[in-house]
Amino acid sequence: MIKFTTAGESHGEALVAIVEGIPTGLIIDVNSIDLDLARRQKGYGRGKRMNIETDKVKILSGIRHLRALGSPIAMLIFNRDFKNWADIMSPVLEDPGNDPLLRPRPGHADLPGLMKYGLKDFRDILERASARETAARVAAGAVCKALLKEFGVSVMSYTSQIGSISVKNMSIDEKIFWDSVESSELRCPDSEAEKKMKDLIDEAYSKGDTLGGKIMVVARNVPVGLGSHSRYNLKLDGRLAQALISIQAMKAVEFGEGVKLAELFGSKAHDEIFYNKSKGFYRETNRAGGIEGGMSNGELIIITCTMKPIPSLVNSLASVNLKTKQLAKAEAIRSDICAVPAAGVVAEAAVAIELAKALVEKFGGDCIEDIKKSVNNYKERIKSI
Ligand code: EPS
Repeated sequence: MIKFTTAGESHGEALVAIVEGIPTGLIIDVNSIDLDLARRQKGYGRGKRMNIETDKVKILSGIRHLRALGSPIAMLIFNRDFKNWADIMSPVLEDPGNDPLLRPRPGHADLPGLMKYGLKDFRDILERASARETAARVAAGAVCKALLKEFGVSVMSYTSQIGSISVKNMSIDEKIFWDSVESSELRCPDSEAEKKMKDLIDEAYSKGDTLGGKIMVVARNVPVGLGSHSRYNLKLDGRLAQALISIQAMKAVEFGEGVKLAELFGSKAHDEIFYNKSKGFYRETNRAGGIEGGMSNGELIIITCTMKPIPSLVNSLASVNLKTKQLAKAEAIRSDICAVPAAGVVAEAAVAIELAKALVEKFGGDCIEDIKKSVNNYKERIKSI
């Protein structure tokens, strides 16, 4: 079984990702992990922290001569900013006695975290609640992407909306579409929309405000039958939704036509089934977004994620001083103005991890060659239906 965990505070010494259950023999190129880490750092609207960090992974275990050993893969990403926080974040020195953070930010983990854990300074909460943690998830996701690639499965994302500006309808089947996503500062394929989005981000910046938006995630070549209808916790859409909604600031996850389906008659809401000899079973629409009954159905998996505007505002909202109980402006803590493009790369990682888990679960095997044989046998069986 593939499992992963992350550790690390935003301004601590390093982030850690540990991935277990990666089959032996899988080739893992450290450059492909670093590439995704760099993709996650980009984006018009990112804050000053990204000028400090240059995320690169240090692999500590689980890989030898580029090949997975089947043992836990432990990875480190150092926080270059730690040198500026060495006292405040030291695990070994006594508290230097800095002023505690006392004016919680609405929309952040500050207040509920402080209450739940019985703390006096909500830095103890924000350090782990910070989206800095997503760098570790991206490293774990890159390992899982390498596994999926062996089976021709890819996971990609693009920005489809920032604030009120959405992209026009475009074909996601063209290479030029994805090339323009990767070359865009907002990971947005529509250059006219991108310009308007940037203007809106500039406006938010000038007002000390922030912006959210939407991300589309697309997974190709996912074999039929990942996940299961048989138990609630095996359903692929449920598992993907949990993985995606747990990304900092995500508020909604939709599959295929998603919330639009509520408006339609059943006759217009599903994907009719056709058959011909060369294609086998196929659909002419993909309103379900590639998942039916909690299982992949062989079509593209298409997911829309909605991100709220980041709750750290320079022009901060009303709050209460925890000590005096007087009304006060929330702490204005350095942050991004818009992190939607970065969140797209994180969403790819979340989807890749869940698909890799479901793939290994279905096809078994702790050795990549065994899994390949099992996938090929399965595909032959499916063809003969
Ligand atoms: C974040 C606040 C900012 C962001 C951070 C997430 O960090 P800082 O307080 O150091 O300026 O830059 O995101 C990252 C560091 C990152 O790598 O994505 C927050 O409060 O969530």
